[in-house]
Amino acid sequence: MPKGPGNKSCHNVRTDCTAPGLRQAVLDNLYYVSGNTPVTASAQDWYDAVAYCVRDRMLKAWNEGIERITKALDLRAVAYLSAEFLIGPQLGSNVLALGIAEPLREALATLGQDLDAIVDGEHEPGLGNGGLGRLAACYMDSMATLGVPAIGYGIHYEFGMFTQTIRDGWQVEMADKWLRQGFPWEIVQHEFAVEVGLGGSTETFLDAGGRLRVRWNPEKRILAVPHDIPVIGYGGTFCNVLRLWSAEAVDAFDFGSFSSGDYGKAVEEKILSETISKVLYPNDEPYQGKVLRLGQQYFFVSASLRDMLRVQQMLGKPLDTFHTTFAIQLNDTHPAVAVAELMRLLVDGHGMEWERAWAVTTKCFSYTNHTLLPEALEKWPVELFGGLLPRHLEIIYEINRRFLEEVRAAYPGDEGLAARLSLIDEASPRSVRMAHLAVVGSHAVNGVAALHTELLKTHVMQDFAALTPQKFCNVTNGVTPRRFLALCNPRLAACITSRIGPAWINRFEEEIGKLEAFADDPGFQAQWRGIKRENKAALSALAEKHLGVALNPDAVFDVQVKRVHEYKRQHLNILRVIALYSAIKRDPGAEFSPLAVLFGGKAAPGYFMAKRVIKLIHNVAQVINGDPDVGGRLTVAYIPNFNVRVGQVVYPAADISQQISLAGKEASGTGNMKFGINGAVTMGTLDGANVEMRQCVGEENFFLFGLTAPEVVEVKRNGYDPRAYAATDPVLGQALDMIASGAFSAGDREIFRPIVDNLLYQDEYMVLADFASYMHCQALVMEACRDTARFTRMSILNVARLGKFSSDRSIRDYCRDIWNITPELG
Ligand code: GPU
Repeated sequence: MPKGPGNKSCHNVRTDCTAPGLRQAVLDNLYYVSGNTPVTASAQDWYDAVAYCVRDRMLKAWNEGIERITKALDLRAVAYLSAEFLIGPQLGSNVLALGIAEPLREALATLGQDLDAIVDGEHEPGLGNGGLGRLAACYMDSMATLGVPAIGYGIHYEFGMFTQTIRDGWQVEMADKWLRQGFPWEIVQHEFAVEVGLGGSTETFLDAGGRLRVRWNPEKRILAVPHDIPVIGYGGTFCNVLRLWSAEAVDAFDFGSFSSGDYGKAVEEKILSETISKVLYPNDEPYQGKVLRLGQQYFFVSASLRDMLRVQQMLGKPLDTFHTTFAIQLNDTHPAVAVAELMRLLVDGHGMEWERAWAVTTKCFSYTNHTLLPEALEKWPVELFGGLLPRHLEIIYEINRRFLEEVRAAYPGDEGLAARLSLIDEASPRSVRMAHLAVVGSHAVNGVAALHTELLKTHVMQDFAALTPQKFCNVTNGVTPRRFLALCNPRLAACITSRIGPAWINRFEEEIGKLEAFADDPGFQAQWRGIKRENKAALSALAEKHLGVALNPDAVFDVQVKRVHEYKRQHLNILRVIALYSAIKRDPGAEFSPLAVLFGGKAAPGYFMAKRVIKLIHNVAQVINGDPDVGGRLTVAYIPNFNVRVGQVVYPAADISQQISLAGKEASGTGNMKFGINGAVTMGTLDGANVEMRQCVGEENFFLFGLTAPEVVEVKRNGYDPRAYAATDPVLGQALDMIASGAFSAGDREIFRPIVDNLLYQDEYMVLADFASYMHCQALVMEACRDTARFTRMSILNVARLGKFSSDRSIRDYCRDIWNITPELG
């Protein structure tokens, strides 16, 4: 065992990528960074030593990336503003990007360490809720891979998404202290900290030139400190930065209070300031009108815009060319206050004329909408907004005044239209419509799937689309094939590469189609099935370890993992499971091919119905898994604490992907794509990106069911009566009766009454209307699964034909249609 870092001198301990060089670097870090030798090192010490070793090898590209943005006068960079970046574990993806997995694995083996175990041990930063935050992370990956200069701006939450544990079938939330062991990937940049104001009042004054100006006197100031995380592209040559702001007190310690003996007050300021970036709000779509949330949004937006203006000034470029330096993307409305903040900085801060500032602002911003759910559209009561951001409220009123003047000029006398378009909702309590602010302040607005964009244009934003049709466009979401195929499914990745070469990893759309030639090749099919089986065995091991549930790797794995929400209809899925269970009970001797139905996902802590659905799934699982008549042919499991890391084990193991939201409700979905590129066949509705996925894979390779979006509208218009469906479909009626009668709750008829009553008397998401069609589809799925060759072909074709759903394609679309940026790496 070597003592210390060893006695061989190594001048390039921070850059050498050979196995001996990496070995030396790991030992060096172990010794000098964490004060350990291989004898004393804990698992965490090994992780840190390896992480720093990998980070060192990213720093050349990293420093070149920073120079690129801060030196090149003619370069336009993307500023991606997002309240969430769900980046997932970092070590594995960085090793993949650098292409050093093999030498590193070898180096660690000589030290008695297993790279995979170290990678698996990483605690991920849960700085997002779900799809929206993960999309931002996929886009950062693609921008770095394609060579699009970009800065991701967000919040360095102290507590990310809660950890979900299950007690007696109920979700229990635990705080996620992701920083407890430190986070080796970030570099804190104290010198770029900026102060952000909140509250207070405004006043007017005459400037030196005799012009009337406005000054905001905030009541409170908070320090925003940037934490930079490198985002390296595949190939390791191009690196962007994710800059996350954490809140600190401007004066952490009040010596006045301290010397007069009030020790508590001496640190009060610090505590109050830090609450701004303390915790991620765990509500997925419906927003909560909490003042702290607005404070978070303004905090990171203000710090980010000031950071961009600093770059502009450093470049020596005049402010009215700011839009040539940055294309600012608003990831939903969470950062929409940026429109008012940039106007304030230009007009109040730099004395720019309103019209010029407005021209710059609208050329900078573009806005992505991610939802059609009315309850998810952010609206801040005017009083709350003005209390926290008095100057921004004035600016929004002025933007609105000018905007409505144009509307009235174009449509004289149409006051209804003006009221519908207004940035202010006049209904009590008066409120600021953040989506309207985002649309008016942007030159482009996009939805995230073809159907979603269409519905935006024809329903939710119909008036805006009529007024400025040229602003609206579609960019269908995508996912990164690096993390969600190459990294998470190494067996399948190697198999694909053996047939079509490795170019698919960064040219997915162009290359993956070549796989189609092997769809009917029996040898390839057998290999494909073998890999799926190994991936299922890996997931079974995880389930066994955490749940004590044995999953049969020869069963069909049918999976629904996503946030738990009524519109995503996990309850439709469990009704199906109950119906299948009843069928087995009715005739236990009949043939039934083994099926494992897996669920996973978190519910918002305050979402009563979603939490009860989780409980129902657990109770149903307990009854079915323990029933000797079933004999293990049908198993149900709930995988706790679904996050990126768990996803990376789940997606590769699925045969069937459940994407069953009510048509017109899911903006896009991205889990559907992650499953698909790992060879799962989708069972889904014509919702979100499912529509385009089905077009690509071919209708014979997609299990479709349910009402279409126009049919949903039609059925509702005619007066939807869920009870009629329960009364006429005996299978559905019986499934509901079983829940209601306590068959899954030891006779307790109360516990699930809210679910059953809601379905029978309201059923906003039309679970009962789609049930029969879903069951019919289920029969087709089971039939297809029995024909091994046919099903394997479907699986291969799903991968081969989903090239479009790479986030590289999405980013190229943004570059071409919205940002006017040419990727540097093709
Ligand atoms: N989405 Br709005 C979120 O994950 N969180 C949100 O606050 C909002 C939307 C999701 C959509 O539900 C999903 O359909 C979409 O694929 C994803 O954003 C990314 O666009």
